Formats: sequence, C-alpha cells, structure tokens
Amino acid sequence: SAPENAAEYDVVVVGAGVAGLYAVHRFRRQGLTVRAFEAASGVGGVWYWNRYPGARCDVESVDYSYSFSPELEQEWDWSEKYATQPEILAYLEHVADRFDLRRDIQFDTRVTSATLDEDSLRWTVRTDRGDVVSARFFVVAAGPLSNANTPDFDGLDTFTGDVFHTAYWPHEGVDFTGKRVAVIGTGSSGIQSIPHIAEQADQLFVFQRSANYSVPAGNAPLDDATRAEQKAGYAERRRLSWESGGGSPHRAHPKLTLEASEEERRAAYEERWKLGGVLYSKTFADQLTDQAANDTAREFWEEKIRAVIDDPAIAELLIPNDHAIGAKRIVTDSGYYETYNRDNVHLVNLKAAPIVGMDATGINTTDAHYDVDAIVLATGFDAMTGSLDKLEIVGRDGLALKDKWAAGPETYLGLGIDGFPNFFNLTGPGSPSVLANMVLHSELHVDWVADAIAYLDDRGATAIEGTPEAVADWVEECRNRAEASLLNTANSWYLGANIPGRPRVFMPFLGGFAGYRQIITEVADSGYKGFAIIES
Ligand code: NA7
Repeated sequence: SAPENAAEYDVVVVGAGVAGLYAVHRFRRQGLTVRAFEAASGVGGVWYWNRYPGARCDVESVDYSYSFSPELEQEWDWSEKYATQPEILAYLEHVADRFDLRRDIQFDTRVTSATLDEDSLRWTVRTDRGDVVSARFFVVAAGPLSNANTPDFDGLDTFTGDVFHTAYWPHEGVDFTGKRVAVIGTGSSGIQSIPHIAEQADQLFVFQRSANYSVPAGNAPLDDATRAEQKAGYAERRRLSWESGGGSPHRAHPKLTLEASEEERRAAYEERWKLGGVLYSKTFADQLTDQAANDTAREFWEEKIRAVIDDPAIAELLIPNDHAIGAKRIVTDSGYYETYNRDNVHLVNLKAAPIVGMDATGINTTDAHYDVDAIVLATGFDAMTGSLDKLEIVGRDGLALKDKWAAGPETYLGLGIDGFPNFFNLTGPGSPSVLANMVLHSELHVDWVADAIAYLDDRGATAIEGTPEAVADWVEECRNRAEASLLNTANSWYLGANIPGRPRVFMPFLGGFAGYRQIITEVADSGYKGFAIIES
C-alpha cells in the first residue's frame, strides 16, 4: 500500500492527450480531485509526438473536436477540412488553457506502476520522478496508438547517419535537402510523409513490405462561409455523429453493394472518391462483411490508382494483393501515388528481397545495399496494449495485467476487467475506439466513467469491477463479430499482427460507435449489469 504521507486523489489519469484532457475537466467538474501525469512536456498525446511532415488527421476537423462545450465549438476556427498536426496541437493547447487544465497535470513525468491495495481497494501510483500517490480510481488515457514500434533490425545502432521515427519526430523539424533518405513503412505515417520527404530529398528509397490502400484525402481550405455553415449546423451534425457507425455524420448508400446496379454503384464510388477520405470503405454498408461487395470497391480503387502511376510495373507493386480494401485502416493521402512518378523516388519491394539489416552506411536487403544518409522508420505502433504493457498494473492476488492478458486482452465493454476494480482503460481493446472518431469516443468513455463514479458515490459504495462472467461473454461477443468481418482477415495492428510475438486476437469491438454507445448506456442505466458494485 501507499506510504502514509502519499498524496491522495480521487482519480489519477495517465496521459494528457485527447481523452486525458477531457478526463481532467470532466472529473474536476464533478467535484473530484484529479492528478494527471504526462510523459511529454506539453499536452496533446500523439498530436504532441507525431510531428512528421504531412501529419494530418483523417477525420474532418469539424468532427474531430470536442462536443462537450458548445462555446468551444463556436469559438474555434479550423483552417482546413482535415487539420494538420500543428493545428490539432494548437487546438488541444487552447482547450488546456481555456479550461485551465494544466494546473492538475504534471508534465515530464511517466507513470511506472499502479498497484491495487486489496484492503482499501485504492491504487498506489508511482512515477519515474519518484512520485508516489494514492488514488481511488486509476484511469489510463495513454492512447491505443501511442507506443511506437521500432523493429529489431540487425545493426540499426551501427548506422552512422540519422535515424528518425515518425512517432517521435524532432520538434525543430528535419531538413532532408540534398540527402539520400530511406523510409521504411507504408502505413498512414509513411504514406503521409513520403510526398513531403520526396520534395526535399535528393534521392528517396521507399521500403515497402505490404502495399496499402490509400484514397485521396480531398483536403481543402475552409472558407468563412463553410465554417459558418458548419457552426450553425453543429448540433445536428453531432446528433448524426452520435448515431453513426463511426462517429461522424456519414450515412452509407441505402442499398447493399450488389443490390445496386453497376451504374448506381460506380456513381456512389465516384461520389465518395470526390469527397475523399476514409469513408470510401463505407460507401456501402456491407463492404466490410461481404467479399464480393468489397471486390467492387477494390476494383474501382485499382482503376483510379493505375491511372495516376506512370510505370505499370510500379503500379503493380503499389496495389495490395493480400487483403480486402478497408480490412486494414484505409489511408488518406495528398499526392502519394503521383510521388512515384518522380525521378528521385525509388520503390524497394521487401516482399521480393527482405531487409537483412543495417550497417554503417545504409540498409542491406537480401539482394542489394542502399547507401543512405538518413533512415525514417514509419513502422507504426505496438497498438492497443503496447502502452499498457509499459505500465506495471497489478491487481488482485498480485496479478499483473500484462500476464492476465498474455493470450490477448479481455475486457467487459472495454471498461471493466475482473481483478482490477476501479481501473478504467479508455479507448482500448473491447471498444470500437480505433474504428471511430477518437474525440467523441474519448468523451463517451470519460462521461461513462464519471457517471459510474457518481453512481458509486450516491450509494456510498467503494468500487466497481467487471465480473469474470461478463468479461467472458464480451470477449465471445467481440470474437463473433470479428469473425463475421473482413477486418479479421488482414495482418493489421487491429490484431497485433504487426508485432512479432503478439497473440493474433482482433482487439476492437466491431458493433459500431452508436451500437456500442447504446450498449454501455443501457448497462449504466440498468445499475451496471455485469459489474460488481462493492459496498465497502
Ligand atoms: P502502420 O499502419 O502499422 O504501418 C506501419 C508500416 O511499417 C507498414 O507498412 C508495415 O508493413 C511497416 N513495417 C513494420 N515493421 C516492419 C519491418 N520490420 N520491416 C519492414 N516494414 C515494416 O503504422 P502507421 O504509423 O503508418 O499508422 C498507424 C495508424 O495511425 C493508422 O492506421 C491511423 O489510424 C493512424 P506491414 O504492413 O506490417 O507489412
């Protein structure tokens, strides 16, 4: 248990990104004492760290913003349809100032462990700065895509040039002018940064293991009239978003893919293509469950992409042949495929010749040596559970969460874990977070947790804890839904398939944002069915 002089809080929050910031605000408004710990020197979470050139959100700015304050909605002006990382960071900094959040956040401090005291059911939280605090509730808002993945490349440390990871980009920026640069990885981070790096670098070598599906973002500046229209319609826009599958006001075509005529189908894809963005993979409601339906979207996509790439052999390599479109999160880009028409850009196909390792001067594949001045790792994240694993979270019977989840994460609604009373992991496994608008989803989770705390307080109860039966049922529910979906068939970070050694388990809940919201709201309204309410 915590030392006697340990500071006591109602809630300790880990992280001051999108979810953590709102958690501080919401819990405080409820009269709770809150302490947030943040490893970075500022707020923003992934939007603080991921400063690579071209970093941008793939959800529209007007939707990727907090809904809890109508005043905030009206005050803030987004400059583009899809905001860049600096603009999102400026927004989150504005939120921190406007709601005076920083006074309850301790920066430059990483939480190292949280241990349950089984008598008091309080959590003792320790940090890398030597803090030891005691909290009734332990809330992790560390983010499902925050723990950068650096593959264990042989000899990477012997490379004498510069090594960068997109998820830890230097704050002062990087100038690649005149340099020979390697980018490893063609997920969202690679595809967003490659066109920018290509413009600067003397030579750019893109190391691609798997090709990805990317759709033009369709980004554009927002003018005053559009902004005014969006602000005037905010309430309705939010209503539609809360009732949607992904947390934005999108509606799929009224027909199923193959019910529509060829002409209707092409018109629908063409319309979505013009609008741009990730929603291309939801043009029709059955696109991610029916392979034949998916094929029509893939074929349309392929036609569009082949048309912009000059060299058919390069096009062939850039077109995925191992997964359905949308089965990995679709990427949105600005000029990605066109970049391969440049003379200074070279695509290296790692499927034909994998990376063997690095040496002092560059990268060796099984058939060549690439002499480079800089290596950019755009190799993604140990998603969903990676950040949690770094925290030593120890619950009942001295069991560490990492060990409990050795075969894959198991939760009830993403919000309850048996053996871990009063611990809440926001926007993690068992929830649809990574398939939805993360800002609204963060609000949903924070509000749910705050309401659960109020429920306990109204009854003078001590703790809330998911029951093993409810956890087993939810795991089964999540598995069944995954098995009915094409998302379960790709080697994506949704399944931990990008990290050697991770069990292959589909981690997000696939029932949609609105469906999930309805389920967790009903559970709360029923007096927290599936949770044990511990009186004292
Ligand atoms: P992603 O989407 O996980 O992409 C990582 C990329 O790095 C992907 O192309 C990987 O190839 C590649 N990769 C990973 N490890 C290696 C090794 N060892 N060798 C070669 N290539 C490798 O991460 P992002 O940061 O781009 O985006 C993550 C999410 O953030 C995104 O979905 C958005 O929701 C926001 P692979 O496909 O595994 O063969």
